[in-house]
Amino acid sequence: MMNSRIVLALILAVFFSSAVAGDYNAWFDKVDADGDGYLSAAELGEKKAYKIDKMDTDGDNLISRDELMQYKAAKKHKKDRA
Ligand SMILES: [Ca+2]
Ligand SMILES: [Ca+2]
Repeated sequence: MMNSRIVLALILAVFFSSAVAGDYNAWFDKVDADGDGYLSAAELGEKKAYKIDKMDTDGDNLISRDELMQYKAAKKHKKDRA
């Protein structure tokens, strides 16, 4: 009984956190045309290439999934405080 409760709690925790990140993950997968796990300027296209400057924290001119999540989290944090 105890074990199934813990498992259920874990499943719910994973479900809710992935629901929040899910939209960004889906967007990332869509934009990452070559599937290497990074978004290049070419993949983002001319109109969105400027976002690399904003999100690229390690300076490799590519946006990793982590960099996208960090950017979105920071942006949300800012919005919540305002
Ligand atoms: Ca890519
Ligand atoms: Ca980067």
